Amino acid sequence: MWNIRMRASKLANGHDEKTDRTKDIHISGAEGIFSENEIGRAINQYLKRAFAHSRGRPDKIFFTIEDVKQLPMKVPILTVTTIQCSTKQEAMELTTKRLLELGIEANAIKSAFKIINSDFAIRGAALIKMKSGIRSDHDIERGIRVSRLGIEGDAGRKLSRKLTKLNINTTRVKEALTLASKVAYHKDVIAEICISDDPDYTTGYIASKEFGYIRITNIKSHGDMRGGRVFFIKEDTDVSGLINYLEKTPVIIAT
Ligand code: WAQ
Ligand code: MG
Repeated sequence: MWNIRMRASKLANGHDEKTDRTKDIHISGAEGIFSENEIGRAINQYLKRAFAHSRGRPDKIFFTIEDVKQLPMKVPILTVTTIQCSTKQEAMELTTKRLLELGIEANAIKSAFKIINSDFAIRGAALIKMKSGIRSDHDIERGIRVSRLGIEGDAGRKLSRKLTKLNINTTRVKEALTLASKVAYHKDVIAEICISDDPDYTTGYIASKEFGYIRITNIKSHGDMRGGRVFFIKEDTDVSGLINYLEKTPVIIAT
């Protein structure tokens, strides 16, 4: 199996005052595990995605294609539900309520929204401790990129059938659900919140072992370029062990 990662960016106008270097603006990223005969098709699809992105046209696209040597771990997929909210306020209130129910402190939720609502789009996910609200990953602009993940052929087909019935059988939903399932499976992760940074996608989700994957409509306004992901983690998490799992441990979602 092969892990493929794509990252598309464009140069910002002007310079970063601290480093006097030109800055990258994140456009799009993608990753997945594929068999050798799928590599060509996967790269083509990622390339199309980079060029047709609602965040703009990239001027640099990076690909990493890497042999996965370790046998992937099999992880179950989360259940899917959708909650229709008609306003952003309603969506935020519902999200906050569900996260509080998991024992996450209000100040930690506040820190998460602050990161997600920041004008500088984070490329990955921030790790936030559920009680103190302390951010535990170290590269503020990058965060943690979950990688080395995929879905088994059978599980993928079954999921497609299920999502078709719900009218949400898109690559976006399947990829988000795969990522959320890998993340939620780790013992130190209590919950995830995700809001797309694509200006034309306004449905977000929260995910946890307890509640599964809960989609929340209208969690952001159309046209908003902000977004991001936050993983709420236990206070006593072995952070480097968790980061290693999220970025490096190959995981395949199975039924
Ligand atoms: N690892 C960690 N964080 C990531 C990754 C990754 N592999 N990929 C994206 N992110 C972060 C990054 O900060 C992005 O800005 C943010 O997540 C959103 O990414 O059920 O489209 O790819 O209808 O824009 C969720 C709802 C859609 C799907 C998520 O996210 C549904 C989406 P995007
Ligand atoms: Mg995006």
